[in-house]
Amino acid sequence: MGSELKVLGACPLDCPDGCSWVVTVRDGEAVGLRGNPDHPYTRGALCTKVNRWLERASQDDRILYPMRRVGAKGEGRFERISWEEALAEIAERLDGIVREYGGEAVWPYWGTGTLGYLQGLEGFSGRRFFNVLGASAHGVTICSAAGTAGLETSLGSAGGMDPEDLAHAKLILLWGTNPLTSGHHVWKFVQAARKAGARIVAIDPVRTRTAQQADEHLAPLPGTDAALALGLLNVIVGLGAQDEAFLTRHTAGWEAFREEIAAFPPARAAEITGLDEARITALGKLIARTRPTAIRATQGLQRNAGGGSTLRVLAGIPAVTGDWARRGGGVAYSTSGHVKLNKAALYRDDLRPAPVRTLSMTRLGEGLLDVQDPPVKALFVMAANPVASTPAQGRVRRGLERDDLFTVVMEQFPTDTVDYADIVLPATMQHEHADLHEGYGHLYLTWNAPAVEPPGECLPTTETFRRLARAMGLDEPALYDSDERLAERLLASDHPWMTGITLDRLRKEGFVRMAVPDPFVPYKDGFETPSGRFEFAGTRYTPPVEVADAERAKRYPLALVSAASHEFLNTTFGNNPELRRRGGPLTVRLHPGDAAARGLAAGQKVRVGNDRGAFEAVLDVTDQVRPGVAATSKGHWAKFSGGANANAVVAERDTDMGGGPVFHDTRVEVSASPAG
Ligand SMILES: Nc1nc2c(c(=O)[nH]1)N[C@H]1C(S)=C(S)[C@@H](COP(=O)(O)OP(=O)(O)OC[C@H]3O[C@@H](n4cnc5c(=O)[nH]c(N)nc54)[C@H](O)[C@@H]3O)O[C@H]1N2
Ligand SMILES: Nc1nc2c(c(=O)[nH]1)N[C@H]1C(S)=C(S)[C@@H](COP(=O)(O)OP(=O)(O)OC[C@H]3O[C@@H](n4cnc5c(=O)[nH]c(N)nc54)[C@H](O)[C@@H]3O)O[C@H]1N2
Ligand SMILES: [Mo]
Repeated sequence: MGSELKVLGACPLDCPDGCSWVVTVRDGEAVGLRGNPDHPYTRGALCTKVNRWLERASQDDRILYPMRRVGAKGEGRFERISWEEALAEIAERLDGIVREYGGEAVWPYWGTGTLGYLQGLEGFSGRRFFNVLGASAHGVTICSAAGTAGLETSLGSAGGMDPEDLAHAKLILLWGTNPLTSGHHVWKFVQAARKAGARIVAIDPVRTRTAQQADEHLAPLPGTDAALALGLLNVIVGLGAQDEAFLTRHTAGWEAFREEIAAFPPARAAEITGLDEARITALGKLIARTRPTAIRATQGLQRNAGGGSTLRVLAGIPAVTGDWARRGGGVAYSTSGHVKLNKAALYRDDLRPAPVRTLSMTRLGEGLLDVQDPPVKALFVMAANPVASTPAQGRVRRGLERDDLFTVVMEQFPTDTVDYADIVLPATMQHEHADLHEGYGHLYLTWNAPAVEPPGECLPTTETFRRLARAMGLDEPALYDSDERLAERLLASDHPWMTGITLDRLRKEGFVRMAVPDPFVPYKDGFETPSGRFEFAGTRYTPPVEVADAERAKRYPLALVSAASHEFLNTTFGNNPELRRRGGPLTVRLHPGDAAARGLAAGQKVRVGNDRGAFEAVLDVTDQVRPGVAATSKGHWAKFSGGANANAVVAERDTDMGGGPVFHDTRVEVSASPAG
């Protein structure tokens, strides 16, 4: 028996729960990984997916060496090369492109595969490298941009109530969120509230795992939630249940918003949402008399044309009832706005030689096919699988097929996107590198210490960019900061909520709660807007574009939602044999009436399509889906699903605010598969 070591780390995946984990290392090998029992939010539990983390790390298909493409783009045929060759080739190509077309011809395309501040999202360390080159900026719009922009307009911050305080609510609306699949750690706090007598209401076009556990479920048409919220407010204000003192002291624009509310009697809200008027009235009355009411809304809700407005109207409910001032009241969307790290010191955008344009990650097809002056000539993809996960799949593929595009993909596995790379660089996994994390669903910062040596020739993002900077002969000292130095700069924040949080302490304790007041009722005494007030101005119902389009509905009668799958985390784990077996093939679910109207039967292969493209799926027939809606899930690799998934039919179109994607604002028709 060799020595055994416990190393504290953090789950890096794009999920609000940001778990703290413990790796057991024996003789230099990771032999166990579990949720940290001491972390107040993780409480010892991981999830169906991350329980297989170590199994994933040693899967046969792990990318272990740099590779150069030998087949056609999209074919996925490569030869092994050395790091020296890979870096020299990248340096030469980047150098030539920057010289001929300017730095903006380079697009650093960072995804959410890891949310780590050092290795991940926006490649915080790599960002400095691209800043020095003068590369285009990357607009991280794929996930929560619309809701974030909406809340920032109303509250001055996207930070909402502390999800742990859901335990203090007397009524919880689980609104466009499926936590039992997409972030289950919040459920303990929902259960605690319920034990203390709270009622739980789910609002989702689909009777999800979560909706099945609620006391009540309302199934509106996708994208119509703001109309529902205004209908509820109409009932609340009709009963005189608004908090006049809070409205006067802490809000601006109430009179105009009140008129908007008056325009939405429950009958109108019922017509738009497809819900029963009586149920809207009943829920409105319940909210009117229940203090505090908490709304748990996450990203599913804002993936339609009116996504930003939707979050604004929802945040308006506790502004009208005064629940923003009560512990256990408000909207819990994200806690990111409360994280006051010194991000500017990490990004170093001041290193840019001149201002640069921003390219939007949800419009990759447009960026590669249409953008000029300069055209994108080099694409660096890191911690992202856009071929499977970005709207307008057909256009994305056409863009990536361009002969004159130089594509580098930094990856752990041979994804749909890797198949288009000119050069593939092998990336470490979380237990093999250092990182610093927040959780966007709680208030703790976490340090992830490396537990084992990386396999093969895998390198962390930070080290890859230090080496690339050297290969390009760049002399900016900031490009050579060590991981620890980067973390220290990030932690050097003079915001009071960061008081006492040092790298030493994080290393020792693994995680630290931010120094927010206790209890944390962020908007008790005002908001973070310039006026210090909740801003109602412009808060209105903005309809979904496709779902509300009557003409389009004639050709494509079904509204498609493609939400989180239970077994995959986005496309991560989409290549895990056991999780693929459990999740089964790509399916689409229809209400029995909608299936019968098309002469379709459960288990049959169907084609889900519109004028943008189509994908093949197995049909499931269930009344868990409301009439008029087709439900599928994200995360399935295109190459394992006949070459396409839900994003073949999703439009490359922005939300009303923040430039987010419209995954759940899509119309399709479902028919028998020609393939049989
Ligand atoms: N139809 C539809 N599409 C969607 C959505 C939807 O609801 N419907 N949701 C969208 C949302 S919210 C998101 S966030 C996106 C995300 O979609 P994806 O881009 O598929 O994101 P992930 O699967 O999280 O991670 C992408 C890759 O990052 C790699 N990776 C992980 N850690 C590292 C690392 O340290 N270094 C490097 N180099 N690579 C790493 C993983 O191996 C993985 O292949 O999908 C979006 N796509
Ligand atoms: N198991 C698992 N967990 C995940 C992920 C995953 O892929 N798998 N992805 C992670 C990521 S990147 C993110 S961003 C989060 C996302 O997690 P969530 O915020 O939960 O987002 P979604 O799964 O897109 O949608 C949640 C629910 O909203 C419903 N919905 C869709 N459109 C509407 C609408 O217009 N109105 C209403 N009321 N409901 C609607 C869907 O039917 C779905 O049940 O989860 C994270 N956690
Ligand atoms: Mo996401």
